[in-house]
Amino acid sequence: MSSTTMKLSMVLVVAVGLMSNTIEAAATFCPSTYQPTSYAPISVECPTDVQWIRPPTRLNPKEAEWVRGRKRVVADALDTYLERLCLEDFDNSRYIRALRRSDYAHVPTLGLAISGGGYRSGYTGTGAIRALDSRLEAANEQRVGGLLQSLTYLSGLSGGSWPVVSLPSHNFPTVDEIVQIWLSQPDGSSNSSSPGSPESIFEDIAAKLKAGFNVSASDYLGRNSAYEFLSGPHGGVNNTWSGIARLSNFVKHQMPLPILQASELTDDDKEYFGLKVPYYNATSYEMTPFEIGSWTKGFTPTEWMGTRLDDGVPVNGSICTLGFDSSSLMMGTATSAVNFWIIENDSNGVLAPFPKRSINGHKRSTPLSLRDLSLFPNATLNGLLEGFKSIFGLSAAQVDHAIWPNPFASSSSGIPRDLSLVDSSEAGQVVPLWSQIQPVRASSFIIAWDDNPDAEPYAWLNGTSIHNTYLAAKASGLPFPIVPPPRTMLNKNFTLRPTFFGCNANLTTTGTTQSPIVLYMANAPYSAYTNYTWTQSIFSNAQMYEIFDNSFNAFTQGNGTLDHEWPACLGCAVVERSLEKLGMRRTKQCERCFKKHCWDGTYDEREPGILDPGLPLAPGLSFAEWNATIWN
Ligand SMILES: *[C@@H]1O[C@H](CO)[C@@H](O)[C@H](O)[C@H]1NC(C)=O
Ligand SMILES: *[C@@H]1O[C@H](CO)[C@@H](O)[C@H](O)[C@H]1NC(C)=O
Ligand SMILES: *[C@@H]1O[C@H](CO)[C@@H](O)[C@H](O)[C@H]1NC(C)=O
Ligand SMILES: *[C@@H]1O[C@H](CO)[C@@H](O)[C@H](O)[C@H]1NC(C)=O
Ligand SMILES: *[C@@H]1O[C@H](CO)[C@@H](O)[C@H](O)[C@H]1NC(C)=O
Ligand SMILES: *[C@@H]1O[C@H](CO)[C@@H](O)[C@H](O)[C@H]1NC(C)=O
Ligand SMILES: *[C@@H]1O[C@H](CO)[C@@H](O)[C@H](O)[C@H]1NC(C)=O
Ligand SMILES: *[C@@H]1O[C@H](CO)[C@@H](O)[C@H](O)[C@H]1NC(C)=O
Ligand SMILES: *[C@@H]1O[C@H](CO)[C@@H](O)[C@H](O)[C@H]1NC(C)=O
Ligand SMILES: *[C@@H]1O[C@H](CO)[C@@H](O)[C@H](O)[C@H]1NC(C)=O
Ligand SMILES: *[C@@H]1O[C@H](CO)[C@@H](O)[C@H](O)[C@H]1NC(C)=O
Ligand SMILES: CC(=O)N[C@H]1CO[C@H](CO)[C@@H](O)[C@@H]1O
Repeated sequence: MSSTTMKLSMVLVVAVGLMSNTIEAAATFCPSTYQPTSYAPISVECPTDVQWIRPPTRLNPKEAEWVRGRKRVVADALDTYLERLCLEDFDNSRYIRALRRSDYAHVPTLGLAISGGGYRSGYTGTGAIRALDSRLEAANEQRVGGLLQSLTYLSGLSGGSWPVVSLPSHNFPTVDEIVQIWLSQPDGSSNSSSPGSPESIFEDIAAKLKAGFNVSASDYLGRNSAYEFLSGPHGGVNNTWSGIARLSNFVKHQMPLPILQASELTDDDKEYFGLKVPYYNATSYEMTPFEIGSWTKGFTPTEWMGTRLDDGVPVNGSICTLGFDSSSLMMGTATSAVNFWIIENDSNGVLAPFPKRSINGHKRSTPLSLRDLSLFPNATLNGLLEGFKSIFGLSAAQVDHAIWPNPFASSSSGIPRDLSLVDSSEAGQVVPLWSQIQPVRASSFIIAWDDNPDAEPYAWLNGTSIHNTYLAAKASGLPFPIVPPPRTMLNKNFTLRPTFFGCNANLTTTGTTQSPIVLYMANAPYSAYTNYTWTQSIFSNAQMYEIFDNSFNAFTQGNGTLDHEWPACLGCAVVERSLEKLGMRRTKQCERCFKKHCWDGTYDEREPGILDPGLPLAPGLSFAEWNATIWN
């Protein structure tokens, strides 16, 4: 018996003791301040003033009101940002006055979307956030600082969900501050009886099961991430996703609205090794602190997520759920690719019809902790599945996806009572743009940070994901820029340099300026070879620093050394969609910028060579030489 199995059977004893089927007496609560002390959701008397299901027609009224408040803050942030930029022939004060005169309606809606790609995208994406923050003096010096303060939306999925959950949950500190928090978390991996150990996480899951909820490996992934990315007693169980809306910087509109995405599995899905895999057209769910749902089915309030509804009303007026929307579970759901990991393992990497990379060669030791400590390598995929089997009697097929009570359940029309969700990167779109391109959100400009390695063999980017988003947007009639296929992306170096799509309205799915302009930023080497394998979770301080510096160099184009006009060009794209609404004209400088940095609609579909770039900021420094310098 391995030590892991032995520990799991100890948990088994604990867990079985917990698993009697009583429902706790309704607790007294105040929904507007409820903070869980356990991972298990609680049941309370149902409120009478809640709209359980909202049709997917308009923007959620609370979000709309919050965005109005955010726009006032953004107008000030843009003012400072644009002042620093000194755009040629651009009358900044006239622009800002016009924004205010529009009652802030024409303040551009800006967003950043951080892709999946494991710790790698989590960290390079965190580096992107850092580079745009006006609280970083170097960012202001390089005239990109303040863009973060001008964003309305920040979306994430998979590894990209970690900064998107962690920063708002901590009331939006700077990246340099959050990294210190991440590093100082009670270390779940070094000490098996400390919080965050597999035993303790399985106990949390058992408590949730006992409270009457389905549990899965997503709960495990989420609780595990929580020890690293959330704060508060017992791995941050007091953090709920709806609770973000009560944090002071959210209330004061001093952070962007965080959105997570996940994809739905259905009975019609294809199966491999008995496990479901979503189609590319799978329903995309989004989670904001206000509500959870999809733009085809509708929405339910995040705070009450987990309540059993039938045809849109609680099945029992005495049993409504609080605390299901644990921020742990939000991360666990957004990163729930367990089905893929198993399939790719079991097929020896042969079955990988996905943009998600194979984890071959890493399956025995996927470490889940920030630092190199001894226990977590034992919590492998197999160990995890073994745990669910031996403790709860649940098979891989039962736990390889997140299971939530389905708010759209309908016994009369046969809509199932449970909702199954997985990591959205399985559905082909690894950059979480879908939420931001919904027409009701009226996005003007979105930065798509793509770091889900897809260009083989050196694990750089080839544009597959954003091209897929274009295809999906076109199929659904959503306004989005036309994005050419990977061959053109590679041949034109669009995955090595920042590129705008949709500057010319003709080059969008609708042929109108309703489409946002999208800045495609792929993780590419500037000062560092940031093509770590996506399963690497342990980074030396030197590596972390290099990742952040590389993202900084990407957003500043090496502090202007690669293109001195780049920061201004970025500013041009930021204001572009709003100019038209204000009756202002694009400046000559911006024309020049767009000519240089916007895709012009031409294709180059020749077979591209292998993408094997060097460091433009350290010409001649090979990967091997560089790699030798960063492991201490
Ligand atoms: C493990 O954690 C427990 C509880 O936090 C603590 O009492 C114990 O001293 C730790 N043991 C080691 C070896 O660090
Ligand atoms: C949820 O749990 C119930 C009770 O064990 C089970 O019948 C149901 O199939 C589970 N749902 C899913 C999606 O696994
Ligand atoms: C969780 O609890 C800790 C410690 O009491 C507190 O500092 C933190 O603000 C709480 N988190 C949230 C999101 O309320
Ligand atoms: C998605 O595509 C599959 C296969 O083409 C099709 O069977 C299914 O109905 C589609 N689902 C949706 C939600 O459009
Ligand atoms: C509703 O739930 C309460 C509390 O668990 C229970 O006492 C009651 O019997 C339930 N009502 C129905 C109709 O099931
Ligand atoms: C781009 O990446 C995808 C996913 O890895 C791969 O299937 C495809 O062949 C690549 N395309 C090109 C042109 O490199
Ligand atoms: C792409 O970059 C490579 C390497 O820097 C360069 O040789 C090539 O000319 C570039 N291609 C285009 C279309 O800019
Ligand atoms: C867009 O297309 C129309 C019709 O083909 C053309 O007249 C117009 O000049 C194009 N606009 C731009 C900016 O290319
Ligand atoms: C750009 O500035 C940052 C911050 O001062 C620095 O860390 C980075 O090395 C600089 N990049 C280059 C290419 O000089
Ligand atoms: C990273 O990229 C460089 C340049 O393409 C390549 O030489 C190196 O082998 C890559 N490293 C990994 C781990 O793929
Ligand atoms: C980078 O260097 C480390 C430490 O020397 C080594 O273990 C690793 O294999 C190297 N990586 C690659 C991709 O060569
Ligand atoms: C802490 C712990 O249990 N570590 C074990 C992880 O697995 C390796 C290999 O099976 C053991 O050598 C460690 O003791």
